[in-house]
Amino acid sequence: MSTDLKSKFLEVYNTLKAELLNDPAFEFDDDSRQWVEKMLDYNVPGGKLNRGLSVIDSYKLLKGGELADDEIFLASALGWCIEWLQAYFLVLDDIMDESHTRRGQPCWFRLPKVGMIAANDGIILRNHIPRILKKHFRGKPYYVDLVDLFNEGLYILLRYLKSNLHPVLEQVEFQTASGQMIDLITTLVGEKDLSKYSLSIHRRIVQYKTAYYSFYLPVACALLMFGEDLDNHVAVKDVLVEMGTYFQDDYLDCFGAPEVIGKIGTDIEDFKCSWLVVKALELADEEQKKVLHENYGKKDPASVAKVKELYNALNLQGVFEEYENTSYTKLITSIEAHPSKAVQAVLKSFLGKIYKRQK
Ligand code: GPP
Ligand code: MG
Ligand code: MG
Ligand code: MG
Repeated sequence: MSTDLKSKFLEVYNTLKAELLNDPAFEFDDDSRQWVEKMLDYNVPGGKLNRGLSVIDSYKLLKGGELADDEIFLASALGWCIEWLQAYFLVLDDIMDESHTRRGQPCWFRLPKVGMIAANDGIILRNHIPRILKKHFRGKPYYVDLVDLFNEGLYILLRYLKSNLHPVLEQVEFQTASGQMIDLITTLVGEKDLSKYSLSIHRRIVQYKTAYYSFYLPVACALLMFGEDLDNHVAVKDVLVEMGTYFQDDYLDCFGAPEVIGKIGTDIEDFKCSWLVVKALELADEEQKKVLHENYGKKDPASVAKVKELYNALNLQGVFEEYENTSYTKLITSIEAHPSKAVQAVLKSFLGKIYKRQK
């Protein structure tokens, strides 16, 4: 990604923000305008921006040439919609996971002035998305599909009523919230039972809570903008969801450097069905299993340290590396089976961004 494209992408954020802060549907006063501006600046642009930038990147690869200014603007706006979606998810996820830090700063809800106002801020973030889409994409032939993809119920209903087609609805937000639900209910306090954890439960959680919106959504946006019908790209979706399932960030939650990943992991404390604990259960002997059962999901640092010690004794870092390599090879094989070279390039570019990532 050229620095020029990246700086253009960042400029679009300011444009979108300015529009939202002057949204005629609400009479902003100084306080409310300041609140929203601060909330957006704190939560939307501070991440890696991989998902957002991938829309421009993918669109460019599909097009196979330089982009005109209006194309850059539109691809960037779509990219920002994904970043907005991500901000909305993370603001709420951090409350639910009782996390402390995100992107190198305290989680939004941890700010003394914010607290549970963060729940409403999440809803505001979510509601900004259809407003951005409407402002910039109404009238485009793919507008209805975009709204579908970001899941605005009314439009989905309209589309059903208007056409006899049988649309494959993508409903990414629904899938993510459902993944979040299974992530949360598998960790219900009072029902903590490690023996119910397995690789297949882990996969199901990750597939729904992150793979759709983080991996499939950016490419789907680019495909729509390029004029493609998503119904013809089920194979692309399958590869991307698979990619998202292999390349979850559970490994980083425990072994990533907090200065680099910008957050302190809480998966062990939160009793999450993470890839690491599932692997550990698979590899542990009886004695080690006992240690896991006794210490996993406890808040006190000594228990967390015991779990990490066990992960090290089982060489989970090495096991993960091997798993990462095997997954990479498998994915390359599925990607190369795709008939279009341009689509192959999009998928490979995506894979390149996440393979052996440190954050
Ligand atoms: C993050 O998983 C989960 C999501 C982004 C989905 C949230 C969905 C909602 C409907 C709120 P995680 O907790 O493993 O991420 P992290 O490790 O970054 O906290
Ligand atoms: Mg979390
Ligand atoms: Mg979570
Ligand atoms: Mg995580």
